[in-house]
Order: sequence, then C-alpha cells, then structure tokens
Amino acid sequence: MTELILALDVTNKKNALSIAHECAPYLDAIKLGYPLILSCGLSIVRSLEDEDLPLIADFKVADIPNTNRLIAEQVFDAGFTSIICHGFTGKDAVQACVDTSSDYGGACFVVAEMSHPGAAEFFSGGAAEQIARMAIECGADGIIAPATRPERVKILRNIIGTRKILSPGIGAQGGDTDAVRGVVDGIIVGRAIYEGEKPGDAAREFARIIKA
Ligand code: OMP
Repeated sequence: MTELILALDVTNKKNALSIAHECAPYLDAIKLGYPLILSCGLSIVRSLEDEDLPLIADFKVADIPNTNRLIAEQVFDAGFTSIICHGFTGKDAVQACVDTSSDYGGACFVVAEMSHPGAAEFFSGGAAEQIARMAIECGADGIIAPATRPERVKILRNIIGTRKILSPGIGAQGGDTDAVRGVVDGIIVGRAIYEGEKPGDAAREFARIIKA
C-alpha cells in the first residue's frame, strides 16, 4: 500500500492545525520541517498529536555524529515518530541518527537523492546509489527518493529491496503520482494539498488515487 504523507510547510499555527485536521482522515503521516517549526515552535508537535498520526521530523539532519545524536534526541523527546537525515555526511553521521531513532523506537529515513533540478549537480554519478547502500548498511528504515525522476526511484528500489522509499516532488514540482505508484511506499505531498482551496478534498483525491 502506498502511504500519503502531508508536508505541512505552512507558517501559521492556526492554518497548520486546521489543514492537518481537515486532511487527517486521508493521511498516513504528517511531515513537519523548518518552515512550520521555526514559525510556530516545537510545541506544535504536541498540538498535532491530537490527529493520531505518525509525525515525521524533516530537519534533513546533516552534521557530525555527536550533533546528529543530540538533534535526534530532541526530535524524539518532542514527540516525533521518525526523522529524516542527509546521507552525504557519511556512515558515522547517519549511524548516529539510526541508532538514536532505534533507541526511541522511532524510524530514520535517509535522503538518497533530492527532487529539485539542482540535485542533479551533486546527487549524480553514482552518489545516490552509494548513499542508498550505506543507508541499508546502517539499518535505516528507508530512503527519500525523487518522484520527479521515477526512473531513478526504480534504480534505487533495486538497491534497497524491501526498505521503504518515501518520495517527494509530486504536484508542485512536476512529479506524477502514477509514475511512482507501486514503486514507492509513500508519497510526500505539500503544496498540491495545502495550497488548494479545500486541502481536505485534495488529500482525499490523492488518497483515492494511490490506494486504488
Ligand atoms: P511540495 O513540493 O510542496 O509538494 O513539498 C515537498 C516536500 O518534500 C517539502 O517539504 C520538501 O522539503 C520535501 N522534500 C523535497 O521536496 N525534495 C526532497 O528531495 C526531499 C524532501 C524531503 O526530505 O521531504
């Protein structure tokens, strides 16, 4: 089953809570990142717990192992269920995130390749494949791979086997749900849901398509 993950990248608390509430029946998780946390504070995590959905911390953690560990501890203490970290920092740094996640009974996803056009500059020439392999060696729960490049997602799927692939880039970035449905475990959708007049209707439609 493909999951629907809302990227709640809004910067107003009332909006965030109302969008989350409207979309919640159709979602499998909500992803919170810098835009929301920096504008509304970490306490919004507790407010969103009322929706009873897994909450993914998208801080794309990318530091030395000790700092990664300290960040991950704060993330799980705040009430998140998963964390996203970068993979280009190397095995020891990723391992710190994976180990801390596992200490808390949480999950860790490693960015293998990003979805924007500029990602082609450095996530190329086999780098993404190397990151995906390393993520598996570290025991990560899965990777982030770009719905904007479905052919790349298929290559990364062959590397990571049954671990999860969460895939952003659908809608506003030009990616198409049909191109990755069945290959990924979850799609991450932001603007195509929360910028609509009725986010709940948009979420319901995405859920209908991916669960058909
Ligand atoms: P929309 O483009 O509005 O659907 O949002 C996509 C969401 O996925 C945003 O929260 C991005 O920060 C995130 N994202 C990407 O778009 N591309 C990536 O390569 C990785 C992520 C991510 O890690 O979630």
